Amino acid sequence: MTRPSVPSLNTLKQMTGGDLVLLAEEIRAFLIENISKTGGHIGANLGVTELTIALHYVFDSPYDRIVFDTGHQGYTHKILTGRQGNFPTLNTWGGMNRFIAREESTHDIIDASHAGTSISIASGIAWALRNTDSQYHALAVIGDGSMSEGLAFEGLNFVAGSDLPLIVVLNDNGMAIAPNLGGIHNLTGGEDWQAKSGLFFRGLGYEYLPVPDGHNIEALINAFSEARKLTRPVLIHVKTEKGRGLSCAKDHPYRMHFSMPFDPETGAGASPTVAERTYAVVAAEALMNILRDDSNVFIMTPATPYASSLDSLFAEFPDRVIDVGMSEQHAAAMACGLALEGKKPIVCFQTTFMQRAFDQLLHDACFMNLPVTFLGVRSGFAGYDSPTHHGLYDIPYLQSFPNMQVMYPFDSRDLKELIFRRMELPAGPMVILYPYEPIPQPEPDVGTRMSEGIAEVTEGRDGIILCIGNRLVAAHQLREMLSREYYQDFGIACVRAIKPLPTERIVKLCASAQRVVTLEESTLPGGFGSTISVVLSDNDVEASVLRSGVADRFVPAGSKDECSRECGIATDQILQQIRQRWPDIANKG
Ligand SMILES: Cc1ncc(C[n+]2csc(CCOP(=O)(O)OP(=O)(O)O)c2C)c(N)n1
Repeated sequence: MTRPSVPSLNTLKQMTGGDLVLLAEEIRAFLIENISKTGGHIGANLGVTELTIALHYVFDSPYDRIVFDTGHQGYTHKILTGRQGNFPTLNTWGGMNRFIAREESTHDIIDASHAGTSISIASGIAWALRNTDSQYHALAVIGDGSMSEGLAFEGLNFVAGSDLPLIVVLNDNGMAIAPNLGGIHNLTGGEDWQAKSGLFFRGLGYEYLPVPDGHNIEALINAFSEARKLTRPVLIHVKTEKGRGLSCAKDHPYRMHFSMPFDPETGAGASPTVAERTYAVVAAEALMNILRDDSNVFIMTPATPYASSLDSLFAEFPDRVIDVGMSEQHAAAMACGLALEGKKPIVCFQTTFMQRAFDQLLHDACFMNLPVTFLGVRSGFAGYDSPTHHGLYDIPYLQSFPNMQVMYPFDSRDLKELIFRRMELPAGPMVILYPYEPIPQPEPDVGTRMSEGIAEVTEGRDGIILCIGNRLVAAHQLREMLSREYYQDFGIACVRAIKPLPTERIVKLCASAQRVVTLEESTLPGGFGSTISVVLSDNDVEASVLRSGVADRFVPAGSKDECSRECGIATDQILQQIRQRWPDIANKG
């Protein structure tokens, strides 16, 4: 295995230019060898190898606070700060975080996985440092994609006005995950990028230092050393190449930003997401049909076309499938504008990033009661990204919004039908949530008794399991275990309409059941189970309710099974909770 002999940060500062170049080459080889085995943000990290070495050469981390935006590009930083040995554990339970993580190192100044936070957080740090007359600097290292987040603009604006000695390092590789677009892309692209960007950033109030070759360590060191002397805001504009040094990344549409394990020679296996058929693929197939049938339909995504499987839609409908760049708030608000003009917009979000648009969902879509459809993929556990990637917190906030309809399809066929029906005549805002994992084969039985909001999958004498679509497999398992081990006959009902809830039907089912188990892969406070409990209480139903879901906490990255066990929602764990709650059941075993 390639193991670069990584110097301590102090030794690094004594190294010569030639040694630093060699170190960059060794680190690059190490990254390719390791990440091709484990999967990870390979393309993004290969672009910042020299940049990161130069940062650590010039600045004194952690006293100088290097804040990496999004945190996905920190692999060289992790190597230089003593974590080289942890790379084989990437994408394993309890292994090294894919992102910058404070629990791993004092050199990791923030926890992040959502883009655009670095400048604002670094400005707070810079303010505090100035306040204590510290000689150390705060730095924000941010990509050109993340720079288009509204929050990044807010930070840029404030810092310029407050004259803070903040160093913004703009890592410009022309890419978000997909090729970057919009005004920032215009500003930083083309032959005259230095002139345009210099005018812009200087105009805002920044000292502007361009580094045309971001793989030239000497040039980087010179620029960082100059910035270090300044006592006012400075922006260092570094041109880098995403996927640098990995031949198969050259022609890859995303320069292999992230990939599951792949063959480093041929690129075989390179995939930004799970290879099996997913709900996102099913939804995209429905969207393709709808685009063909209805010229009023517009599809939007804030820079995550891969996660929503939209690539072929862009190719066929370039005017009606819109990537708005990394700007979730804008995506939601622009969709409202389309709806105001009688169009039928659909915004494809990953639910974890939809949070950014909280107020546009509430203040714009819901208050104006506009027929905007939001598709939220990765609801529930989100696999091996970061604890902040899980889609666990949507249901409580979404169901608190007046006018919002919240749907969770029973299965993939239902997802398709739901989208078709919704788009015939959309009324008011609606969010349709669906999971990240591959569609289970075979899909769980939904039964034949379905109404608008609920599928009464199977009846039961002793109790009822009420679940959401992504827990239907678990509901079947639990019913089976209850029957096999304790001769208990529990029915199953799967709720599609989380809001408006089919209250009458639920009240009726639970009143005759007496014992109710709710299953959700979502946070418990304010969630599906809470809502069911409230409905039963409000309607004087005296059923005993056991709520299974994620307690009030954050959950590490991991597979669905690993996260379920960690949260106590694996079916054998639920069975144990049932035994504790209703001990008489155990006596029947
Ligand atoms: C708020 C938010 N939206 C979307 C994403 C998904 N995402 C992760 S990295 C990335 C691209 C980042 O591009 P850039 O900042 O230019 O960094 P690069 O990877 O090109 O170095 C995107 C879209 C995210 N992490 N956070």
